[in-house]
Amino acid sequence: MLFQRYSRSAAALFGFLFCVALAAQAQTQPAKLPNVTILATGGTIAGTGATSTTTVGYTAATVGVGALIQAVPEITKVANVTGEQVFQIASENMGNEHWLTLAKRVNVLLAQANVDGIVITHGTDTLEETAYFLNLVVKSKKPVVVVGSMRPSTALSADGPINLYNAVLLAGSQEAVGRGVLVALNDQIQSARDVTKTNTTTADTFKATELGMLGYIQGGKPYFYRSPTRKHTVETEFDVSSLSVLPQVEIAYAHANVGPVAVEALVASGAKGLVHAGVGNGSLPAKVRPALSAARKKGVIIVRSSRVGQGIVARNGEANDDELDFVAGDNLSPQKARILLMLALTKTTNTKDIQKMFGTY
Ligand code: DAS
Repeated sequence: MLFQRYSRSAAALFGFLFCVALAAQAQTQPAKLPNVTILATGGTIAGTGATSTTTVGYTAATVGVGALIQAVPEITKVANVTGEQVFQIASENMGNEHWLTLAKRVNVLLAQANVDGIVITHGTDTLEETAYFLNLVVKSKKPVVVVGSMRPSTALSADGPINLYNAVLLAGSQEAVGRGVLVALNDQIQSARDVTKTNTTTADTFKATELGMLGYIQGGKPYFYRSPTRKHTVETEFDVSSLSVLPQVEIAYAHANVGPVAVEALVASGAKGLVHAGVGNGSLPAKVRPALSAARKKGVIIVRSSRVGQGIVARNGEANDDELDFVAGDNLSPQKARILLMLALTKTTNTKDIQKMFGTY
């Protein structure tokens, strides 16, 4: 009897000491770092200039992903990082084929349990477009963060290294899960849908002027204050996994004294969809309307957008969309309306269904 009582006490003591040892070990072991893959595509963040004060007139897309990672050793303290050089281009040359390659690689990687998030280094000129395209076709809730810089890697106060460090810690964070594709420059977290480049050269160029950023990155931590309200990533109906081309969709820009020649030429080139970057609330100049209407009659899908940059292009506002069978582009910029229309055309040519998509994404 006495032996049983002692052996029960000894077992309890051993169990207690074992738990204490485990807790102590857990405290001493560093927290498990997230696995983040950096997909490099080029741009200024990979650019080099002749001198440390060369901030324009440099060469974009010259530094490889390995050198980008080596230049920021602090990254290894916030994530286990691997790098892939997907392309090495200035982003003014980004094309649909690049987007399809990138989207497929992102989806393959994010389907792997050993990948927690992805950073895409990218030129700033079309960064917002790549981000929005991925926002509509990535099939994972894991973070995808698109990052660039406004100064080349050789410049005084180059913004690339800190932008890359912030992008990696954001991509490895739990806070970023499920928020859609994000854009991170200048210590700010922007949504892929609403961000746009607002200045040709300054480091604070990326803004969502009226709708605002999602949050900040400060002291190595992301702080979110809002989330996107439109559907994205796993919520979308778009799947590019089996596509090798995307429908040709073009943009015609309106201005005073504009005639129909651009619309006619774009339609003649084989466009399946046309975004009209109208003046004001998507207004159709009298000389252009007949060309757009004729294009619609040939089966081209027309989206009325606006060159203004902010605000909603209202359906049946400046034009009778019901009568013309046009689509109103909501508040998407012409360049983002082109992306949504391109993906819409992989699913349907029904303008009512496409209009619903412009109210959903
Ligand atoms: N040409 C620009 C581009 O690649 C450089 C940059 O800003 O990244 O987008």
